[in-house]
Amino acid sequence: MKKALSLVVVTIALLAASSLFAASPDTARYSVTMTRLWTEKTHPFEYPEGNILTGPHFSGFIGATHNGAYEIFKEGTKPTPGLEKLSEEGKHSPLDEEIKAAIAGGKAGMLFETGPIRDASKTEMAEVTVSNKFPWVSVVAMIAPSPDWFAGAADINLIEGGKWVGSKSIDLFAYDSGGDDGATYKADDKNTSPKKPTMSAKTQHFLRGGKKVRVGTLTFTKM
Ligand SMILES: [Ca+2]
Ligand SMILES: [Ca+2]
Repeated sequence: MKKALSLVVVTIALLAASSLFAASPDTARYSVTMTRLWTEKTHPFEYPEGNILTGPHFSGFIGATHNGAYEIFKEGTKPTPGLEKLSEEGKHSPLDEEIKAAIAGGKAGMLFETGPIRDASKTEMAEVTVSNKFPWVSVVAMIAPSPDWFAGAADINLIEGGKWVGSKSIDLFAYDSGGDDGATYKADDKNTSPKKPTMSAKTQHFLRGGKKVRVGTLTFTKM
């Protein structure tokens, strides 16, 4: 009798576990579409001149899936050398090495990268796999030209109500990495030393009527 009861208990436990698993799988795969909404029309103040080949653009995006032990950037925190380089030159290295070190250290799940957006009517795309262990996504791209300004979003959460969301759109806003003191798009290099904390970009370039104007979007679609 006791044996039969424990068998029932075990069976119920297994069923409960499998239905939990079905309701919320460990991993989910998303396609991510990046758009650039930073143009002369949306951000007219001192918008930099140049044609589609040499002019204003977003560098390639670089991002990671991660947990609470890692961040690519955080407002109020000084930039890593990788974030500083990305924000000033659009280069993915050494930020990619920092993300790889976070992966090796069990703080990040994967690294993803895209090409630049030179033509604002075009989009870039990446595929990301999130997991219960690394549920968050952070991503950055340089706003170029600029002293140290980047488009970014941090700690995007794709779990809602205990489930992976089917789709989600996020606005990208401009940040100042704190690595250069230049105050205009085409300012000469003026290295900030010691570094300042990364902050939301609060210059005229990114405001309208005192409000931040988004510079792009990210759209996650579950595959
Ligand atoms: Ca700055
Ligand atoms: Ca610098």
